[in-house]
Amino acid sequence: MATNRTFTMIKPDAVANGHIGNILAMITNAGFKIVSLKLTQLTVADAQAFYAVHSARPFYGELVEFMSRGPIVAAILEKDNAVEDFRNLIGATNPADAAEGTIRKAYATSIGENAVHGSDSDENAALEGAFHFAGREQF
Ligand code: FUP
Repeated sequence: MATNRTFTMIKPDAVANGHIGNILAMITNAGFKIVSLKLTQLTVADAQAFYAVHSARPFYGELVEFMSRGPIVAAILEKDNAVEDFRNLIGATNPADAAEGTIRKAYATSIGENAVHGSDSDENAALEGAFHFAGREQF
């Protein structure tokens, strides 16, 4: 069933490279409403917990190091069919495969440092949003 909310992070590479404003513009221009928004930083423990599903993968250590190395922007977004539409807006995990017009095509530099996160299911969107935002921070 489609939901109307998804969760995103603008990752440390894109924040450090000055792309927050342009990425938020792409998101709002694509019809997403910002429900929650903050500049924050994951601790190593936060990144380990957030990406626990990948803990057995060879890239897990690098992923945790990368995601905790600097500030990120966390946001909850609202739109009809939000999860699927946002995955289409961000593009493939590997920017070499990302379609023209996607956020990763524009701003990702590698499969590991790929500028943005987008939830992959309604269930994860709810869990990931709650990981970062209290109920009173969701508008
Ligand atoms: P995505 O849902 O597109 O963000 O991709 P995944 O959930 O498969 O992977 C989560 C993150 O793990 C990616 F954003 C980057 C990292 N990753 C790698 O570093 N190498 C890989 O081969 C796959 C993923």
